[in-house]
Amino acid sequence: MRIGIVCYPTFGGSGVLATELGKALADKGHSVHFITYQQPVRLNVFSANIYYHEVRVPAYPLFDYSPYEVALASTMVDVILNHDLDLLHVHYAIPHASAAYMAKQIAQKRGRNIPVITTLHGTDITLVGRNKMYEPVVTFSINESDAITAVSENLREETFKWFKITKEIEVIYNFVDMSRFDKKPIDAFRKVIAPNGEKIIIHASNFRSVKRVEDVITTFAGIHPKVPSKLLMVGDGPERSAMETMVKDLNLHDDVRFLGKQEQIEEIYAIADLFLLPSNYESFGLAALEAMAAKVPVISTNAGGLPEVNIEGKTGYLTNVGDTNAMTQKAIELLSNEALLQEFKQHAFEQASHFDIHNIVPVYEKLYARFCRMD
Ligand code: GMT
Repeated sequence: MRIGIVCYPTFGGSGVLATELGKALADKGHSVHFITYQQPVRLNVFSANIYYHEVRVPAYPLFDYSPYEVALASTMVDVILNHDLDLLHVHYAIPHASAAYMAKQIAQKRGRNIPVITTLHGTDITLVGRNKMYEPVVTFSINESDAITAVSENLREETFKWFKITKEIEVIYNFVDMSRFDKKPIDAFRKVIAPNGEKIIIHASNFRSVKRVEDVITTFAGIHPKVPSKLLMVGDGPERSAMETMVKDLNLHDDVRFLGKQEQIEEIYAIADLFLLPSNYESFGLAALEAMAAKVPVISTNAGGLPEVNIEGKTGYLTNVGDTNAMTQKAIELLSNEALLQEFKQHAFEQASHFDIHNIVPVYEKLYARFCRMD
């Protein structure tokens, strides 16, 4: 098949998932055309089956806001017609689903029918999409998609709760390439981070308020006096600077490292003992799944789709949003019991393997085959 993939090219979970999907489809012999405003961060391989089409938005002094969606729709039309695409798969509803609707209409006028599949990822529904300024367009363009998928049962339910959706939404869970996270810890790296054999705790996110990153620091401040430990903070975003200040104020700066955005996240997970994810909401929690694939147990909140990924008392623990006391107690319990920690690590790995790329990509292929154009 010739597949167009539209996504955000950044470190966000939806862009990561879309890029990994495109790479896996290309490996299976499909032609994959990425249509994005910059090269996706995880598109770090050469493949004869992968094409990258950059959306360029011409500036003009009249515009306070450059019309990105128009440029995106025009690029989609161009790629559909010039590369004879069989379907478009857009990740994250805003503005990709509405741009795809526009592209589909234009292509139709030019004699081409192109099915559009929209995958909902989370904040496009639960945070941004619900905003009155976007809701009518989001509802319309989701309903106009030929197929709609959501990355968890919870996100499917949330979408029906907040939008008048007239079509079925299929749940296709996010996936992880287990082989990528099957890494031996680099001893030298572990020694630099934890020279005295301290436990290594990790958090990775885009440091937005929905992640409640301050709860990671508060939890670590509670763990640290009881269990010799170090905290690695991976990623970057609006809350980072405030978090660095909080760490200094708590006098934890020798034990907490802010690593910024990291491409080789698997090397970091390989030395970690515990992943913390205290989010207000996660449709799925792809970062937690990647940690689990590297045998790192997770203590997360029980918000959104997290209980579908992280199993209470088995792969980690689930606590109420904002309950940093519970998070701290559970972390101390786990980190101070080596046998329990090893058991949780194994369960985390086994649970992650249910979401292996080889199980999920064929589900997308089956979906594509159902909607592939007939003209
Ligand atoms: O978490 C974010 O803020 C980024 C966002 C995205 O779209 O890139 O992540 C969402 O999609 C991921 C991939 O499907 C999910 O794993 C995340 O849970 C989801 N984030 C939220 O729902 C907050």
